[in-house]
Amino acid sequence: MTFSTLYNNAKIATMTSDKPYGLIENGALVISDGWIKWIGQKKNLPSEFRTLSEKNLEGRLLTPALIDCHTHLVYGGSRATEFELRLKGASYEEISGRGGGILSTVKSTRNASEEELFAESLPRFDAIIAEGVGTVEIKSGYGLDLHNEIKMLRVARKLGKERNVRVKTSFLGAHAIPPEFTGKADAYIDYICSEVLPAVHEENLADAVDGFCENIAFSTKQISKVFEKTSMLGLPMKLHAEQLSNLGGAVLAANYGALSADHLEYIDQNGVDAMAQSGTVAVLLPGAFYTLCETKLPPLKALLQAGVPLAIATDCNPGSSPLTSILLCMNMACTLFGMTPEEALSGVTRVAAKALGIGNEVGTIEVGKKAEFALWNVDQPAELAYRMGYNPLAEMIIV
Ligand code: DI6
Ligand code: FE
Repeated sequence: MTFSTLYNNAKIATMTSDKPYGLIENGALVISDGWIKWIGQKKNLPSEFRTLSEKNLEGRLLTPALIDCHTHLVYGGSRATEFELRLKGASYEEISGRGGGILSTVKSTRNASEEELFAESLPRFDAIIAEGVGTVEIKSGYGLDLHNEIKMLRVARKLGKERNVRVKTSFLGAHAIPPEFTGKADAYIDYICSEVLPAVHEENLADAVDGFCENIAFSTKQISKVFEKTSMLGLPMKLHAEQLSNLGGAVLAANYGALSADHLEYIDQNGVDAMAQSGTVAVLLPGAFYTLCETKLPPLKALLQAGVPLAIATDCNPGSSPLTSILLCMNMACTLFGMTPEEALSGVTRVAAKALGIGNEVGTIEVGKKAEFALWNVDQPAELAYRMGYNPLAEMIIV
């Protein structure tokens, strides 16, 4: 027997049509067994649905449940001291070169038990989902060995189960060179390709594979090795590219048909064109831009002109973006990068879903998609990106 409900009297930001936000005034929705069966204006409701049990949304704004498509929220410890150092003039690269940065988080993450790591990460996860987020991507990359990468990814899966929120995991073994491989980056890449990634895959712990292509991390050649292994295993790819310099990571990601290339402050026209051609999503991360006091803006106009789909995400991590607010991220995307509030909202819904390869299930409100919504106490959708530090969520509706 199917179980159907009529959700009535909402302003629905479907994020589908050409209309701004795909907005439907006086909208209604029929949900059947967790899937959207009908959507439109209440006055057009087919008679067969008129007797369904009804939930009145009282004129509120309904959006797709938001999606944070790039986080590193599972980690041990804190990097507040590094924040103080940066305020005194040290750069992110300098701190990383001195063995601080990512490697200091690797140390605290390795020292934490699975239970401790879960307990430390849960409040960050809760902060993110409290703002209407129904899907969170979580990367590994602070374990950097078999045991600790698996530990991180198990914690990520467990967070999703604990809160009944979708978690998509990405294996980020190629994030930094761990101390036991200092000066042996190629040997480390061989190790993750031959031992860690296959074991992670065997346990079904990675929904995608990511890498950090950067002067302070891995070259395009090293990332290619990881991607070769990834395609053999049939997993999708993502890449941190052109965050601090341009190594050609975006072109590499596009050539492998990656789901997304992320950061992109230093991307050039070649990279933009390659991404447009492959349909690779650009995930912009204003929290990292802000935290590192970056001055080079991602080339928004060039990306839009080429038709590259644009997502945004918190990049929640202890070093370059200690941000657990997707709404503030939307605000920053507008104020710092010049995105419109509508582009910001599609960047955390429709396009974020595409960046995770789940665009056929979630990210818009249309027939055939899952019933996962956020209901807001706001009058117009632009308010979601407009405020800072205020959470107008009325209710998550995940059927
Ligand atoms: N780019 C980032 O912004 C994060 N990782 C990456 O590859 C930073 C991670 C950290 O500093 O801990
Ligand atoms: Fe990141």
